[in-house]
Amino acid sequence: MNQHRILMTLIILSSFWTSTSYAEATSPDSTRNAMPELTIYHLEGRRSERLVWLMEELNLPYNLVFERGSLAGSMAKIKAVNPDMPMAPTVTLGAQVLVESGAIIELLLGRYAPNELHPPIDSNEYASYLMWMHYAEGSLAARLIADYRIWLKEPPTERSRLVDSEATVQFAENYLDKNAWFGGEDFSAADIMMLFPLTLATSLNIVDEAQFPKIALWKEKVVARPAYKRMLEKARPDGMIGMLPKLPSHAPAGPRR
Ligand SMILES: N[C@@H](CCC(=O)N[C@@H](CS)C(=O)NCC(=O)O)C(=O)O
Repeated sequence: MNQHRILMTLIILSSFWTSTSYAEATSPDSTRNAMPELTIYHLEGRRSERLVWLMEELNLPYNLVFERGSLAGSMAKIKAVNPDMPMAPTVTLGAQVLVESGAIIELLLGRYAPNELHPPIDSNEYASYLMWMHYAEGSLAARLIADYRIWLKEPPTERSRLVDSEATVQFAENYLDKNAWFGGEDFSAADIMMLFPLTLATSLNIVDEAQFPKIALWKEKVVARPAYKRMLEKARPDGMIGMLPKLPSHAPAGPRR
C-alpha cells in the first residue's frame, strides 16, 4: 500500500514537472529568436513611437536615435541613413534599412517574438488583428491626412461621397463597441498601430471627439500601460513638439451623400 502511494506521488510529481517545463518551453523568452541590432531613427511624437513602444512591451533591446527638441535635427539623422525615403520610423536591422511601421512590427514579431502581441494565428481574432494592423495606415491615416490637407486650405461644407475621416473612425468605434482591444480580447500590436491615427483624428479636429466614446475609453487604457509610459519617457521626454495646426472645423455631422 505504501509502495503504491509512493508510486502515485512520483507519477503526480513527474507530471507536474513535465507541465512546468512545457509552460517554460512555451513562455515568450524560449520561443524568441536572436535579433540583430535594431536602431530606431525617431521623430518625437510621430509614428516611430510605435516601434519604441513595441520594444518596451517586448522588453527587447534597441538603440534610439533623435535630436531632442528638434524635428529638423532628427530628420537630418534620418536622411543620413535613408536619403531615398526619409520617413519616421526608419530603422536599421543589422545592415538593412527599413521603413513602414506596420511591416517592421510584423517582421519583428514574426521573426523574433512569434507568440507575442497577437491572437492565435488560426483564430477569427487574428484576422481582425491583421485587418486593423493594415487599416491603421492603409485606410485610416491615409484618409485622415487627405481630409486634413484639403480642409486646412478650404473648410468643408458637406461630407464627401467617398469614405471620409468620420466613416473610417466610426468603423473603429463600432469594433470597440463589441471588443476590448483591436486584437479582440487582449492588447496586441494592432493597438500600437491604431493609437497614432486615432490620436491625430481628434487632436487635429479632423473628427469630433465627442462622437467616439469607445475610442476615448480605449485610449485611456492604452496610455496607462507601463510600456507606453516608458516609451513616453524615452521618446517624448519634453511632451509633444512641432504640433500641426488644429483644423478650425471638420465636415458637418450627418449622413454622407
Ligand atoms: N506609413 C508610414 C508613414 C511614415 C510617415 O509618414 N512618417 C512621418 C512622421 S509621422 C514622416 O516621416 N513624415 C515626413 C514627411 O512626410 O516628410 C509608416 O507607418 O511608417
